[in-house]
Amino acid sequence: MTAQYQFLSPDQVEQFLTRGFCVVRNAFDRDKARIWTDQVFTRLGYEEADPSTWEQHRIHMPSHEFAPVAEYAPLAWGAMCELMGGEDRVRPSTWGNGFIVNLGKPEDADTWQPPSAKVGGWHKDGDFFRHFLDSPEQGLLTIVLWSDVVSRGGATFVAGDSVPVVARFLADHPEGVTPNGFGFGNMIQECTDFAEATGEVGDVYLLHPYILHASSQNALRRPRYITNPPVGLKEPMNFNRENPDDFSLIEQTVLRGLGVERLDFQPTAPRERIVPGSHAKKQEMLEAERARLAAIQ
Ligand SMILES: O=C(O)CCC(=O)C(=O)O
Ligand SMILES: [Fe+2]
Repeated sequence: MTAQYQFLSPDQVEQFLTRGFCVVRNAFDRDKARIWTDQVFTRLGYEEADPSTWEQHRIHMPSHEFAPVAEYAPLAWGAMCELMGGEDRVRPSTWGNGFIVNLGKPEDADTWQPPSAKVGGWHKDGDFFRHFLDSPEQGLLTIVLWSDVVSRGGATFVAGDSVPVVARFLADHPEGVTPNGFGFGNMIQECTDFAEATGEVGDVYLLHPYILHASSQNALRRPRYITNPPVGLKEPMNFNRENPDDFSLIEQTVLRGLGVERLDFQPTAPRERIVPGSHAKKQEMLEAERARLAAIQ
């Protein structure tokens, strides 16, 4: 029996189950986005019109401001909750203006590679916890587009058939896996369904937390802004619910990937939070950006 959803269309549900992601288009307004994105170059201390000042080609900015997703982008929030089994299973979540900026390098125009197992950088997100098959720390990966993103323009690359690969690995490792312990370079060799996460300002990609993805070259050097906030679950995923109708879509995607109807998964080691290496650097960047914003007041 197919459950009825208020926010997700049957096509979005089908795509999530088979390819591990779906897209909510136009989830927030371009003018609202501009309030945050207009500040990017001031914060970076680069001249937007002069690429020779773009010291780094890819920057993970810190957040200065936050907004509850449920208020900022209610259609995206509704779809997110439906994927995770209903709002009562989901931790309240915020989005911030800590953009991941892809400015590209001069040589990207001549060397741009389409998404494939041959490009580097494939990974699963979650540098802040020890990973188990049922980990609650990340219920979804969200890719929020804050600029228009076209093909060859620095779009995140996504491997639509990576969920089963990661699911099998995590099922085989009930003791958990550290963020660096996956061997993503081997995993991506098993994948063949590659996509570029293109779209317009306000489009939101909702991806299974296991999805392998990678940053890309930006051949156009049109500044690309995304954020990739995780959203957490209140409880670990449960692959052994009494009533199969109660499995969330993220749980169903894992069960399909493993080719089983249910699974009694039990972690054999404690869950563990990890402080990412990037934490101190983000604090430093935050201070520098605040000073640049203050200087133009
Ligand atoms: O910049 C991108 O397109 C992807 C970034 C990403 O995957 C990450 O920071 O974890
Ligand atoms: Fe990522």
